[in-house]
Amino acid sequence: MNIITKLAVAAGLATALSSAVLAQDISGKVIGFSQIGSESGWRAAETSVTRQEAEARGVDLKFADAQQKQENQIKAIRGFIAQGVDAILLAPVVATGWEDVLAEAQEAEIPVVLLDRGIEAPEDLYLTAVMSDQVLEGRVAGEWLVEAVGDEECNVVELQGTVGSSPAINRKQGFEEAIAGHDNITITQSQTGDFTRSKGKEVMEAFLKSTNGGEDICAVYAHNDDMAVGAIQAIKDAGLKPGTDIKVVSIDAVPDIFTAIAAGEANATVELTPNMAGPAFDALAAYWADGTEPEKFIITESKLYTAEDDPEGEYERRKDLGY
Ligand code: GZL
Repeated sequence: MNIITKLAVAAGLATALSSAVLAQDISGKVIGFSQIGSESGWRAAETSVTRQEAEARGVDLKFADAQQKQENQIKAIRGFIAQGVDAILLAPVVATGWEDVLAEAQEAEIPVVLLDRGIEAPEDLYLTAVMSDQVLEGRVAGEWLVEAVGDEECNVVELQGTVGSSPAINRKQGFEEAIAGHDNITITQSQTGDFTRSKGKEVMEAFLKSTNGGEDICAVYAHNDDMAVGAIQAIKDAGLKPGTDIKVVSIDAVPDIFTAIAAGEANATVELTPNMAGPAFDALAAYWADGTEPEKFIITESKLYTAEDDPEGEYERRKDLGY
């Protein structure tokens, strides 16, 4: 191949590449984000990472905080539709009650992408859902406890997430699947702590009080680390040693749970990435570029961390991510 041809081929490749990159360019797009609120450290990190991902792509992000109320999310979505945004990101606080407003977005030909929670609605109402396998998260947490207690009798108290939310439903299911067949492990009390530290502490105090100071509680399973951190405080206030007298297992892998694990006050957490927006923006870019339909569910990893996994280092790696 002579030099002229080589240059022409190189130019062609470069053009193809740059047009591919340009085709993925979503700078200038206006995207509405209906966020649940800031109930947990993980949620705050998701918001912070979403803003960073938007800025990196030149996206004009319109942010709406719903203070954990579905009616505020529905109002925000209607506002985005009226504004004529190019796309909507929705972290749905609960799993039901979305059909009407998402049908309005569909009617307006505005693609919707779900972040970190699922909904019970026809799948054609959203382009894709970027989330973890929440049943697997519960199963991983349950399998850790099965391993940790062996044949020992173990009464577990459960701090559930927000009532009616997909993580609360799925993480409960997964944990129960893992302990099924291990008759020595029983969930003796289960109540929502709404994914917050304060409620997690309050409910754990009630669990301790109702069992004569926690004498027969072997473990607490919290659907997120923030409720676990609240529970740890309640266990200490009751004069018991969290992580030893009462095992602590939860989900999210926020910095503060690694501090607790390093101190021996918590035992295990299952990681949930706060970066759901990156894959969401990439799916929208491909969809806008050439109509590429993404997978309906883009599933993020769920990894178990315990004291054997350098908790101090994991804290350092996460502490500046906006939790
Ligand atoms: C799970 C996410 C949950 C987190 C909590 O995907 O929706 O909501 O586990 C947050 O910390 O409140």
